[in-house]
Amino acid sequence: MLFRQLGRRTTKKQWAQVLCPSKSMSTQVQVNTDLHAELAKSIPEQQERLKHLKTSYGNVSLGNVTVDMAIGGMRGIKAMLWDTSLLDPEEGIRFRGLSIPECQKVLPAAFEGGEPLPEGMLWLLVTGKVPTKEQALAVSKELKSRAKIPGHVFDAINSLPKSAHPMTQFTVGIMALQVESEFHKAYVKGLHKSKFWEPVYEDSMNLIARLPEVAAFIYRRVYKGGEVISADSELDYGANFAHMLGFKAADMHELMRLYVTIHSDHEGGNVSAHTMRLVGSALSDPYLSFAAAMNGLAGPLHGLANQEVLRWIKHVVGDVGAEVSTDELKEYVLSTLKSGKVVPGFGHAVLRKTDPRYTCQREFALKHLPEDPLFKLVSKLYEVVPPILLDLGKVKNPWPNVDAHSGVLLHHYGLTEDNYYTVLFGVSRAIGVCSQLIWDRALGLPIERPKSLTMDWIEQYCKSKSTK
Ligand code: HAX
Repeated sequence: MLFRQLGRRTTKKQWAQVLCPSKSMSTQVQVNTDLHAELAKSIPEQQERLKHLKTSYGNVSLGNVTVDMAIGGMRGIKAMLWDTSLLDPEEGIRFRGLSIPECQKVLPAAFEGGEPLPEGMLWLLVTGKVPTKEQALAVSKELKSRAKIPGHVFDAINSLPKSAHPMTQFTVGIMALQVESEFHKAYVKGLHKSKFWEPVYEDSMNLIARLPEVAAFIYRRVYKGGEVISADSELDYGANFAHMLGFKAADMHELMRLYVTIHSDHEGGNVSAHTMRLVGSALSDPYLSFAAAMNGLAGPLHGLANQEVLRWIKHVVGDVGAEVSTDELKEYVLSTLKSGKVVPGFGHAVLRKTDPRYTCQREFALKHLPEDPLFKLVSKLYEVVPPILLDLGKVKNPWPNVDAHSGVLLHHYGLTEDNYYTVLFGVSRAIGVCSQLIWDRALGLPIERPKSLTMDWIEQYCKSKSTK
């Protein structure tokens, strides 16, 4: 069997820790650095927890569903289990209970005081525990060992015109990787459903390991004449990704670590995460599910907003200059709204305050590029846009979201090709949605199938209610 069983690769020490954690804790100085073993250890416990939830609280109502909710994009309906992260409207995202500033404090970094390593975030999301640096580096090593990409993936991408949107090329690359799906092979052989999580773990880790090179290949193909840069085995996940894109500056490596960490997960209801869950619930393998998720991320109201923001900012600079006055900027925002467009990078379906992913990127900018003219423009937009959106009287959240800031940071370090930005988001998103997909299969979550209604049905139902 290609996918690993707990017993195959684990050392005696790790077995001891899995079978008798308290005993091994006292005798063992080394921490377990095997993510698979750590995950395997916690699955029975979480399965029991879910069983208890079902039997003890299965009938408890989580809230009402109104007609507004049903016709308004299911906003606010609490109808999904998603353990890796939770989004509070006021406070923002918590990854396994940790806010972004807390993650920056406790997750291992490449150096003292540096930004978190995405490998540490992956460990946190999969296991629910903060990793040691040793554990994060073990994940780094494991991902490197899985990063080999079959040649047909590059052929598939090369068969597209270079003018194809990078997200289209990315999705085609992911679909080409699917040929190697361990889940697909195991399912065809007749794997018992209690073991589904094993090949889903294999596929997820392989996918996460391979995405940076696929993404970098697309970048180099479209914008740098096809001159590919090989991976550097000395570098961690985020730094190596920046390196393969062609960026050597240490600050850009730090930015990429932060970028990949904070874009990884945003609870389960956003378009990309929910698509991953939905498609995966049909037992489509992680590649099929993730390709679908990426097609959702490519929409301008979701992940493509990062591209739209920078494009919009470039228009502002082109039309009125970077030193634009506050009044001119107000006029510009109003003219965007008058033309029937949204102001990209502002608003959110759940958040009702400034996105902490925006705030931490702002802090990065204040530390590394305070004098950058585009950063100054983004800061000015922070003052100008919210009152205008509030005046419209219909926008529920006038504050900036994650996409309002990422583009100017990338632009500062020379990644100026805004068409490409959503691919970076996609590489990061894999870490969150794959972590949850592993748990979907470990917990045996069922196929998704909410109930839909016709307008006739809703009208008749509401009339019958009002006459009672
Ligand atoms: N500019 C102009 N109008 C906006 C707006 C904005 N930034 N944000 C919301 N509105 C409008 C909506 O279009 C809607 O108008 P209609 O009733 O005429 O259709 C009204 O205000 C109410 O919308 P809402 O309830 O406040 O927001 P939604 O939950 O419907 O939508 C969106 C949330 C993020 C899609 C929305 O705020 C938006 O379009 N923002 C700009 C695009 C953007 O930045 N998207 C990225 C979001 C974060 C993300 O997913 N990143 O990947």
